[in-house]
Amino acid sequence: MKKLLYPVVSIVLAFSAIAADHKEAPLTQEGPAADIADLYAFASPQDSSRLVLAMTVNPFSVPEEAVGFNFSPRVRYRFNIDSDGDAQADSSISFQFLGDQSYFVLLPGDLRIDGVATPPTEEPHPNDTNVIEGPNGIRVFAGPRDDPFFFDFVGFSRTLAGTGSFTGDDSFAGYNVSALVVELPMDMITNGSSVINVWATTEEERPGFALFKEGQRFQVIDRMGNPAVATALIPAGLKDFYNQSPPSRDGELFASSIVASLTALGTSAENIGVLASVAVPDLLTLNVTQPSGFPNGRGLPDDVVDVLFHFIFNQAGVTDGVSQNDSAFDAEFPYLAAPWQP
Ligand SMILES: [Ca+2]
Ligand SMILES: [Ca+2]
Ligand SMILES: [Ca+2]
Ligand SMILES: [Ca+2]
Repeated sequence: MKKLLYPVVSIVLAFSAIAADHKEAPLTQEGPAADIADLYAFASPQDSSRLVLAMTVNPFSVPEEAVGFNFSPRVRYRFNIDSDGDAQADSSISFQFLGDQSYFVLLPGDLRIDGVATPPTEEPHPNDTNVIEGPNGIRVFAGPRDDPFFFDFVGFSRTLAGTGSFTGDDSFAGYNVSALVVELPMDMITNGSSVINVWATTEEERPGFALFKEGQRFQVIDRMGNPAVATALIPAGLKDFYNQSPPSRDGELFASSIVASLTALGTSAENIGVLASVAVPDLLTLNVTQPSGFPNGRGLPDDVVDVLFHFIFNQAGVTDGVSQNDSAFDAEFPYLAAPWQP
């Protein structure tokens, strides 16, 4: 590993909670079921004319407590898709759950698909996956899976604090998440465009919430486009505000904070330019005519931490030493690996 050469204190502050988007803000820490851990968008490994969207919540689900990690019936889980480049959603796919973990998915074209989540279990073997099939070959899944994110967070923190170095151990190994996965024909959401921009939001129903505008039933709790933007580059005091702001206002509201965070990390102007082009606005962009792989969308096996390190640390070859997930991804939908069991 190359030695990290930059001022340490400011970096520790900026990166005190780095993960993809796990537990990054006060509101998301109050309710793990609304805390988006990661967002993925990639061409189906089984059919490149089909798109897979995946969102994970309930970060750091402990297998021993599996049955305690479910989706919230108070939360609306939404994939937002911009197909004309203005950072405003032109279509969306949303999941809503009932108390018994049955759910419905609303898709473009007034399409509704009803399903039942795969329940978590503490048995030696996980439950079979409930894959729900809709028209046009649409498939949806909701339930526990292995967390596909991998990163030596402990090593990173110790490196920055000067008390250790990367060990190559995946700090997310052995933990589960709750995953929402949908596969659908790309032309259902591209509106003829070759480039789409995707972000995920969770919104919680809080009818009596004092800060609500009249008639507004849902409050955005979390949003995510690219990995590590909110966790690493948005100052602590702005994280809830960032999550609740629309990506279309990212340039106006957050570009200066992101540039300041990167400058404090020692990132050069040239590399700040590259990262800002990806992170402002914070949308996961996928050109569907090109192979998927971060930063062109994001696939499950992508080593997003090393891609970000490449630019943050001025292309100096810095790596955390973790290059793959701790569990092999599934060749079949929903593609994320089966959940860890006690
Ligand atoms: Ca989050
Ligand atoms: Ca749009
Ligand atoms: Ca994992
Ligand atoms: Ca890595």
